Amino acid sequence: MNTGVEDSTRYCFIAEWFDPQAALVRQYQLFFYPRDCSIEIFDLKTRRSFLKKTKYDAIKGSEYFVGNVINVYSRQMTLKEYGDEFTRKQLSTSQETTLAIIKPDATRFKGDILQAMSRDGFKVTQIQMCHLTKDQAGAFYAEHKGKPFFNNLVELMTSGCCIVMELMRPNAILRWRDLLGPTNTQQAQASAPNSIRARFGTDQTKNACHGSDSPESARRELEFFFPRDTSRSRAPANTARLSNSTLAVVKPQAVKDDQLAQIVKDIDAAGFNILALKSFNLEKSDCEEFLEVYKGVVNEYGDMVCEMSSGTCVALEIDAQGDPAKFRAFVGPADPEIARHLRPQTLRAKYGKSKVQNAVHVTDLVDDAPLEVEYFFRILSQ
Ligand code: 3AN
Repeated sequence: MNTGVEDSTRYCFIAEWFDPQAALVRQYQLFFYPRDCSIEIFDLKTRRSFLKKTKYDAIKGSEYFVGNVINVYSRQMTLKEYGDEFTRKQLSTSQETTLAIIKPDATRFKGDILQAMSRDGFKVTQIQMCHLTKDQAGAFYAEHKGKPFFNNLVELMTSGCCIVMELMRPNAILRWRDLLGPTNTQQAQASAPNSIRARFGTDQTKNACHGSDSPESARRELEFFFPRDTSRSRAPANTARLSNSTLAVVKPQAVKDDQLAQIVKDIDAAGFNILALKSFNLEKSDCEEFLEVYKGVVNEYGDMVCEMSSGTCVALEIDAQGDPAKFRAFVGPADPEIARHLRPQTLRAKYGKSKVQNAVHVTDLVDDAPLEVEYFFRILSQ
């Protein structure tokens, strides 16, 4: 979000919160004042104040964008729309979104590609691994139907998994096209040697990544993979195998701190195979259910629930190669302080901040692995 804001700047969003007691979705007008990070909330139905203007720096300015889920005093609110023209005008270019795809020829470089995105100031706001069918690839590239390279392109796009992402930053559409470089890899290597296609592409078709070429394409392509109305969605499914696998979840704090790229890089470098990957915004009740085995056992249970529901997390299905304990050991002891002493090369030693914000959740008990993988990749994905 623009930091050079004027003192009086006030952004307005329409926010929704599912009230479990009344079992209904409530709508609010949420104001955010960047000057002192305060918020104010009105109930749209009762037209009454819901939260008086209060300083609330648990949520950073950069977290106020349409589509995001924020946690206000343990209430998970979704920012559905801009609430006024001023906010729309100010934020729609500074928080522009575009669609990126890591094509099957480049998924082995996913960690490096995610890192290049993050270094260029892109935020990954949604992500999913999927394996396109012929029909889906054909529909996505419908504008190229009839061109000589169309069949090759569909063949490439269906030859393995892709990773699709919604990226956000000021002028995201143009900036991502810039970072991609020219369509033809050889041309990219000649004219833009640091571009993604120069670094990770092979030829004219196998050129590592896709990027939307205009605001209209971005809207259409984002809707194709990340539809707003998921109830009638025909978007490509996730790639979970749901057998002989274990679960890792990159927790919200680590996602906010931009550690996803590095964690994925480390997992790949250690030789573990990521079978599925998908971002989620968990409701508090989902987290309570998912973490129930820790209730009454671990003192931090309540804080763990709050952390897991405090923003976007990214779930990974990892090939257990017959022994889920191996991946568990690679993630390391739950307390990062202990991990740094005993197992400094583990993910939690490297990226954890505290016992609650320990960067990665991993299935603890071997017997729970199928249940945890299913919880994210089947139950929550339905
Ligand atoms: P870009 O992805 O750079 O916007 P488009 O939209 O013209 O390029 O083409 C979509 C995809 O089709 C490209 N990314 C590339 O994989 C493939 N493609 C485009 N032009 C050619 C070509 N002349 N020969 C082979 N493949 C091509």
